[in-house]
Amino acid sequence: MRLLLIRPPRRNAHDAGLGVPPLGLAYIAAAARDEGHHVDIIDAYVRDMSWSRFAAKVAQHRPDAVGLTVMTPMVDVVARAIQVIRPYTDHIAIGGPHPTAVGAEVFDDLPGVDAAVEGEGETVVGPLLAWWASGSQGPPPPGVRIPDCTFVPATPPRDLCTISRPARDLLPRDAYRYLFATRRGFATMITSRGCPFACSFCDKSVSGSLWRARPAADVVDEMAELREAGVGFINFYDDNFTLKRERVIQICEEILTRGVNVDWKCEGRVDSVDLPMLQLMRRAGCRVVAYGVESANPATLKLLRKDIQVSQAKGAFAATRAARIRSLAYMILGAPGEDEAAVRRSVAFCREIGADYVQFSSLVAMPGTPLFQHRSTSASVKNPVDGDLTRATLTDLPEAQLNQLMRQAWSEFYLRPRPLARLARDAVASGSIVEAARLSRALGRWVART
Ligand code: B12
Ligand code: SF4
Repeated sequence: MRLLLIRPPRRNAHDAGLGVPPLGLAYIAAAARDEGHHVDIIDAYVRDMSWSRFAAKVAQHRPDAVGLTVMTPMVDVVARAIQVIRPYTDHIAIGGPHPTAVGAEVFDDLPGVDAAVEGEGETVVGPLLAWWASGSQGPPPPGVRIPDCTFVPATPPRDLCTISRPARDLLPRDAYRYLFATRRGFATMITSRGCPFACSFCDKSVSGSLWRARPAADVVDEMAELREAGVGFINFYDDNFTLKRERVIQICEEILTRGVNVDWKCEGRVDSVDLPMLQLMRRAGCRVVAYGVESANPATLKLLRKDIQVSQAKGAFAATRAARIRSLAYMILGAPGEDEAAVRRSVAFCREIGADYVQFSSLVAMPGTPLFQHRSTSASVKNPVDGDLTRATLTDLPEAQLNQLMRQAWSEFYLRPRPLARLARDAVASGSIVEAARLSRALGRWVART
């Protein structure tokens, strides 16, 4: 079959979202190719394609089947893309966190969809295409939901080495950028899937709680292949890269032994790093670690079921700085129970611990998260990088007040000489000048709305 995988265009010209590769689609493409299908990917988002040009591209392809990935904040954009695609193909499938989290409801959200793949899709896409090719005889394969039919889940792969490398050759590799990268040539990788923690705001419906990891040698093989292809900076998007200290050490030692010269960033938990490990990571090319600090208020950390202490954040940021690695703090402002003073405490905390970058968000109950059942709210609080139309926010603060505090938090942190100079240097080093300009415009427009 001719399968076309699609990331739709930006919602509008003001969307300042990052040009990160659609790694899930690249994994699906590789799995479908392994089964003998012809696969193409259109990343209309990173290509800055207009909606009319996107429609012309799809018409030109005339695929047998189309696949799209859906995160909850993107439902409206995917719905628009489906309307565009529908006349040109007989089969439309979706996958990703949203269909996995909402189950059968997805056909109400996205009426033109024929099939929704739930969970990890590499072992499901081949059987789905085969089922369609044979005229959809009998029930759909495990992992595939169709309207009005009993759903049978697929078993996710235990051994991640059985999964083919993502088909990055189908992506416009040179178009991807990461604002905080320290070198040019950008790629993303996943070295483990799943996370055993139970944070109440986190949607783990795709990869689940069972942590599965690739061996160090396999991880470094992929890094070396990317380096060979001109990549200078890799962003590890594992849910929890630093979960097992021993494995982090093995990866770093393997990088050093083999002399793989690439810079990288990972996501870590503040309770699973220490100075010797961070120093080794730095020697092996780690330049940025992003931590879910979330809050400086113990009651909020408890509500978020984050299972960390405020003091651990202080320790992790001090050790990260001592290891000469930059730090990024993800923060949640205005969670239920927080008043203005509590919000200000979290904002001040980021300066206190010396975070190099921060990302302030409000508390959103996404489908698939434990918080979703408590989503009685009419507040919408956004930050300057949110492209979506609304952000249903859980808070006890008045919407206008939290919006105001959010604006102050972003502008007080970034509109200072040091962070601005750092961002400008990073934009040059990573070749992200266009992206930085787009983000600055979004930040300026957003701050000016006060
Ligand atoms: C990288 C990333 C991003 C990138 C963008 C990713 C991109 N270009 O697609 C950036 C940084 C921009 C981002 C932003 C946000 N993100 Co994000 N992000 C991730 C992250 C860390 C990794 C994604 C990834 O590459 N996974 C690896 C691949 C292999 O998995 P996958 O994409 O799920 O794909 C598999 C399956 O889903 C399925 N599949 C997926 N698509 C398809 C399509 C077909 C046809 C088929 C058959 C199968 C299939 O098969 C794939 C292979 O197994 C995930 C967490 C995670 N570990 O997945 C969160 C995650 C996807 N993000 C999430 C959220 C909440 C956000 C934000 C709202 C955060 C915020 N506070 O602003 C924003 C939303 C941006 C927006 N407006 O759209 C949630 C989504 C929850 C939900 N219900 O939608 C996640 C799951 C985090 C979490 N645990 O809660 N994100
Ligand atoms: S937020 Fe991080 S630590 Fe918490 S459950 Fe999600 S992936 Fe795991």
